[in-house]
Amino acid sequence: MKEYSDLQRARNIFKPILPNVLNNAINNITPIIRNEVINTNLNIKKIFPNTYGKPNIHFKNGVNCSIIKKAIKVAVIFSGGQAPGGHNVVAGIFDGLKRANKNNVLIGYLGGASGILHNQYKSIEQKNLSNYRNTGGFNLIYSGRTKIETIEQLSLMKKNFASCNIDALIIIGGDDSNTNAAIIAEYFKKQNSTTCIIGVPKTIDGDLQNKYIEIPFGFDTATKIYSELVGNICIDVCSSRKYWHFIRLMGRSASHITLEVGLQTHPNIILIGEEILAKKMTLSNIVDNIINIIIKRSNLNKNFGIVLVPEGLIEFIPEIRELIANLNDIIDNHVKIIGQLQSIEEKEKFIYSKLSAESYNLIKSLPNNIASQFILDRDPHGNIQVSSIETEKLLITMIEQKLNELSSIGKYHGSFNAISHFFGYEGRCGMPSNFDANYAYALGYNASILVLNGITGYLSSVRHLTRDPALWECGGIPLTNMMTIEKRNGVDKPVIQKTLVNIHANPFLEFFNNKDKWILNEDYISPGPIQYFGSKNITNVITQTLKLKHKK
Ligand code: FBP
Repeated sequence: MKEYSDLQRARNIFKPILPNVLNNAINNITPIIRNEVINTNLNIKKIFPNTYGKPNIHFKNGVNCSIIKKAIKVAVIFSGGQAPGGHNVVAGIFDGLKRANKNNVLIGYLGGASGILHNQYKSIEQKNLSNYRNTGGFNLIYSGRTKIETIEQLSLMKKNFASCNIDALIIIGGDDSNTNAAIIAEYFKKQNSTTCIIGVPKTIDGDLQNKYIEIPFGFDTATKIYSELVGNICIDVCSSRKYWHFIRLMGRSASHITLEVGLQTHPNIILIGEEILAKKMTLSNIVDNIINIIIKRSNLNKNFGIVLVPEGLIEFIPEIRELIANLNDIIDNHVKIIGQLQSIEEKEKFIYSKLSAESYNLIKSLPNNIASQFILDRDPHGNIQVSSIETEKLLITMIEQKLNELSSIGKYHGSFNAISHFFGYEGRCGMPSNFDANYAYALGYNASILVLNGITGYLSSVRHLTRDPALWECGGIPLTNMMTIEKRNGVDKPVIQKTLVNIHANPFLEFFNNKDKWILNEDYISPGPIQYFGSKNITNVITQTLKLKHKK
């Protein structure tokens, strides 16, 4: 039999706080339709003729006439990277459905959308769900990155849904997965099917936020876990006073995680990709800036410090962005020839011979092991796997080289001992904080109400997150309301855009206004581990990002 820790057991029986509007008897929720400004992008209207132009929905207490009375069967999938709180979304859906009608059924397709195509699923029951309540991970039904986009996939999905009598699908995912939810919803509508499709906003990266989504679930817990680790290193460095720690933090593109962890811990240097892009900084500008700080601190007898590096940093450096685009083009256009070349050296030689002069000089200036990462690691679409490039090690190598040069001409007298870290997977499946446990549960419960009302093509929306959870507002936002057209691999595609760090908004400005102080001093904060039980002022702390976003 599987063993559980005492804390896991205590968390399993923790009851998330349900917003009042959802907590009232299920038949007393009325969808209030508010005609807020809808998306005026006519291309979106053209692509989504059946789901475009729908109003935003806000739930209010009242008498609900539209709720479906007959028993329904709902399916759920996890899509993309893990985020703490996923199991609570499922628990929220389950509890909402069962409270409306105990004969309602919930199933989970296994491994994301590919489970739908292969008709692999499991029935979700109170028994198999109870040990997963308030736990991290997506291990109840696993996740995957498959999208259902082609006509063949869509019609196979429809066939599989018909064979299982599925009335609704809830997709728990990030920007791409919710874009996919919009495409699927449009397809079912066009086919005159009554199957409802609802999205739930998830990602530790925090980049699925816009005027309707304050933050996706998972960001709160993941950043608290990384902050605990970074805070511990801050105290270690203060005690030993002999290392520079270069810490890369997850976040495929946007630097929200790095910014949040920086605001929670106050390290000496926080690199924010979006600032680097705005200032059009080159790789050597970044290295020089860090070296200046290392020398300044060394002159104060401080041969130690902490640098935070966002995972997506290199894509914000214009010359590297160009190198990546150049490499992707070459590899795309010569897949067959490259595939036939046996050794890495042959592949490199062939690819390098096709690079522009600037890109060639740049890749040749990189340490060999890092240069190879640009060529070898590809994602399932054949593009460079930017997230696996060890930027923190690249920076350390380049800094070491320059400091040696400076030292040889008597311009640097300190000692530079660097240690690299990558914190990513450590935070994605952590036990959800109270915020994420409550938020994810509310998102799931709310999704069940949308489905019970026969609503399709909407995102489950829970807002006013700085308030007490009981006062959170709930409803739905049409997915098409958040969409725009973006060029992806040269083709115009409808997408829900990722939101990058806004360098004019409060969270970034808070860092910017303090950064000089943090560079030279040890204003470090070690926030400690997430607190699940105890006084509210330590169990219900929200992220700086959310707090500062709401600050006028
Ligand atoms: P999502 O956008 O799917 O939520 O993924 C988040 C993330 O954790 C990124 O931060 C990271 O770059 C990526 O997933 C890693 O992906 P994988 O799990 O496939 O290694």
